[in-house]
Formats: sequence, structure tokens, C-alpha cells
Amino acid sequence: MEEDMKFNTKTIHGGQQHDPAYGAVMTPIYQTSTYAQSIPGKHKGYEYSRTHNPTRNALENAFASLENGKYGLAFGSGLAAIDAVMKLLKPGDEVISSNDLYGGTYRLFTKIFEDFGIKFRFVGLNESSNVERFVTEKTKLIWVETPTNPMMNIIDIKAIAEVTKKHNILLAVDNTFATPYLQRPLDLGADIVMHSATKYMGGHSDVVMGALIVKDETLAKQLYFIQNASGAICGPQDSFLVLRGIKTLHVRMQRHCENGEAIARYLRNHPKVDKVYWPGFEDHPNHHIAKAQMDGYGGMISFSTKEDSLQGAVNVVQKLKIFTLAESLGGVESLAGHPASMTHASIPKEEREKTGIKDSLIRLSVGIEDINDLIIDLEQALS
Ligand code: P1T
Repeated sequence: MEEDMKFNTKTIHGGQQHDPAYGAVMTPIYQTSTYAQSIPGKHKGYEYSRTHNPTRNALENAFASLENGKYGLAFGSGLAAIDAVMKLLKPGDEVISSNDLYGGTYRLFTKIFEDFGIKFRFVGLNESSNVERFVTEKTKLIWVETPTNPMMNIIDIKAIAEVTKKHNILLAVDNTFATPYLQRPLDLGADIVMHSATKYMGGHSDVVMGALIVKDETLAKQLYFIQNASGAICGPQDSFLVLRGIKTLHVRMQRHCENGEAIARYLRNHPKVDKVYWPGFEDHPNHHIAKAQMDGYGGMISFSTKEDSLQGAVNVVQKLKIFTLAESLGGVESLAGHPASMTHASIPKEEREKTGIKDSLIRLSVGIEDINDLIIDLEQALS
């Protein structure tokens, strides 16, 4: 039954059942840390909420369903989810990571896990053939973000998966920007899908949360062990909010894609705009891969102005009225960000600039407001 459901049905029903206690159609918020036992060790499947909670379990099942996985795990933030994946590794292990990725992920890798003896190689993966020459017998994981934050590069998941399968390496894909509405990495050969559910999955900028989804039972057991043993879980109230958010993922994403495309094309024709980074353009370097592995191009766009300076970017973002200058993305409301000083400030300037994150770069998370209002807002900010 579940396998036969189309995506737009899964967002509403996937992994869900009516509450067994009273038949509540919406999953109740089980705001409890513990559960009664009749005799020591005898309970109804729940003993302590770090380990299991019915509201969180419902959400984890929904995550698994949307990504065509078997097992979902929810965490207190996207970074907590990435942290759990890294705990699969041992000192001496090596990780190959795309070189253009969220600044906080880079910080977690280089400032925390390098100190635990894990070695990271940050590699440009626009050419998937690039990856194999960095593989050694110590490589245990390839970490990929696609589209990348904030340069909107596209990485060929299927091609990288061929390499990871050949060398018996895990492939993890951060699917935050695309969401399962547009891209399902497990179907393309990835082993682990990760989300900052803070973003499109929650969709309303009111929760911080992370998710992992896998198909393999052994891997799932290892990750559940880490989730419980390290304890970076999310609470029932936040689980409820994201469950509610997911129910409209498909309709929100449809509008994010429409508005995103209109704004990408508007910016490209604007005389004051220099470069626009959006994978839907036919001349985007990996447009053909985006077209093959995604069902649309999403609502994230980066651009730079011809006045190639920090002040030029600051002038634009300060003038915006409907777009709010703020960290984060993926909510119903439009946001503008300045990666060099905000989301990617934790990457050293010379590293940042190698991947194109100049001081003049502006990132937009295009929301689902009326497209005319958004364009009028950009027009007055750029003028
Ligand atoms: O913020 P948190 O829920 O912990 O998720 C971290 C994270 C992981 N992966 C990607 C691709 C992300 O974009 C993020 C968080 N990003 C922002 C806050 C941002 O504005 O880019």
C-alpha cells in the first residue's frame, strides 16, 4: 500500500496511522519523558523518550516514506544529524566531502571531528570523475550536498554512488535544498539522506530539526544506537510541527519552484546583476545532471551584482522589504542572506573565495508569496 502511494499522498499519509489510543487523525503530541511499566521491563513499546516517543516515531516514519527509505531518525538540528553520521567513523578514517557546503557542516568537520582523528578532503565534485582519485583504503564516507549551499552546484549522485559501491564506502547526501519532492538520493544509490528539517521539511521557520533516512537495516541499527546513546533527539512538540509542515511539502515546493524560476530569470535580465546561480538555467554547468536527477529546480538562488563589493551587496539586502535579511531558508516567507558574513562566515575567506563565495554574493530563499510583490521588492532594492 505504502509503496504504491504517489508522493503527493505520502506527504499526508506516508508512514502514518491513526492514533491507536482514540483514533485521533492527527498524531497527538506525546509530551512525556517516560512510560508506565506493569512489571520491570514490561511496557507497551515505549520506556523513555530519548529512545522512543510516539510523536517522534510518527515523524521518523514520515521521513522514511518520503525519501523511499525504510528507517527515519529525527534529531535536534541538522548538525546533530550530521554529527550522528560522523560517529559511525573511527580515528584514522577519511571522508571526502564536496568543497561547497553549509558553513556549519564545514565547521563541524574541521573544528570538531578533525580533532578526533578523522581526515577530511574537500573536493570540487562538479566533475564526478574527480572523486575516485581521492579514494584511499582509509576512505569510509563521501559527503555530498546537492544543490550546494550557496553556489547551487549540482553533483551527480548516481555517478558518485558507482564509486562508493565499488570501494565499499558509504555515500551520504544532504538533501536539504532539494527536498524529496525534487530529488530522492536513496533511489540514486546513496546510503544515507540527511536533512536540515529546519528548512523546507518544516517549512514555516518555527523549528530547528535534523533528519537521517536509510534503507539498510544494519546501518539503521548503528544510527539508532548513536541517536539513543548520544541523545541529540528532538522533542514531541517540534516533531508535531514538522509532521504538520510535511503535509503541505508538495504544494509549497511547487510554488517555491515557480517563484524561484521567475526570480532567477528576472535577475538574469537585470542590468545591475552580474551572475545568477540557479540550476534551472540551460547553461548552468551541470544543468543536464540537475534535469536528470531532480524533478524541478527549487527556490534557492544566489547572485552577485555588477558593483562587485561587500558594500554593493549590503546596500541591496538592506533595502529589501518583503525579503527578510536572515539566516536560514526553506520557509514560506522569502529570506535574503549574505553568505560571506552570515551562513559561511565560519569558512576561512581564502577557502570561501576558491568556491566562489565572494563578498558580493547574495543568497535568496524564495518564498511562496505573490511573485509580483517579490519582483517589485527586488526591483526597488536593486535600483
Ligand atoms: O541549522 P541546522 O538545522 O542545524 O542545519 C544545518 C544545515 C545543514 N545542511 C544544510 C544544507 C544547511 O543549509 C544547514 C543550515 N543552513 C542554514 C542555517 C543556512 O542559512 O544556510
